Amino acid sequence: MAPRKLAAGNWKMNGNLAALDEIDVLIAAQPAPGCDVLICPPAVLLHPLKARVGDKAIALGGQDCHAKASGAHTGDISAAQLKDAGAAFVILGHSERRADHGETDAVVAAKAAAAHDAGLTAIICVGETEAQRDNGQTLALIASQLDGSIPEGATATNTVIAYEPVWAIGTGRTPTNDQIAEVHALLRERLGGRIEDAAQVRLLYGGSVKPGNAAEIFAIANVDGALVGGASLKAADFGPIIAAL
Ligand code: G2H
Repeated sequence: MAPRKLAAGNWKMNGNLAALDEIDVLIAAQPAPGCDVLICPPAVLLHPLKARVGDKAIALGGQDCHAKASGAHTGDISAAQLKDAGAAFVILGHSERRADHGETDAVVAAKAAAAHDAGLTAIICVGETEAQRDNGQTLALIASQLDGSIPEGATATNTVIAYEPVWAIGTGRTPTNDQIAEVHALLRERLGGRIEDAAQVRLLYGGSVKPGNAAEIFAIANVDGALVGGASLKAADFGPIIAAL
């Protein structure tokens, strides 16, 4: 059986309390059976968003967590704190965190282990830069990132992988269908060596997913959904993407 489809919205450092009105529209438009919807707002909005969503079928997630469970780490948030605020998922190793905060594969793996310990599902991001693609390094780079970023104990339940080419993020550019299929096939095959139920791991594509290209991307082999940035901020955009799952 194929994994359940997932449309995950990554609000990044956007949104405020007023933006939560968008959620009411999404709550009214329930996803199809077999499909899940996730919103990852800035951490300060998790708790009020949880109150807004209630027991409706929209999951919440954080955008990062610390590798430690607690302690003297000013400005950081633990996985358990995300869970306490209503999160079930956490995005880890997004290229913006790898670039802005120097996060290595080892750091991402440690954070993912902490997320698992707290009962969160880790969405682990991998992706090549444009220079790496131009130099023919994409598959080797993705394999290396995947190997280094997945902790021991990863399963199809506690781990989701998002392929996000850095050059496609927020640019309006996307890889060809064949390029996406090639990377997702690699991810599926490589996970087989690490995770017993690798066929059930959800593999998301991320990078300039819009209402106009979502259905085509979701039809690609081994694509089980999307991690959506800019187009997740407005229900008028995210709604059609959810409907395309
Ligand atoms: C990639 C994506 C969300 P966008 O970062 O993770 O952003 O859809 O805006 O390219």
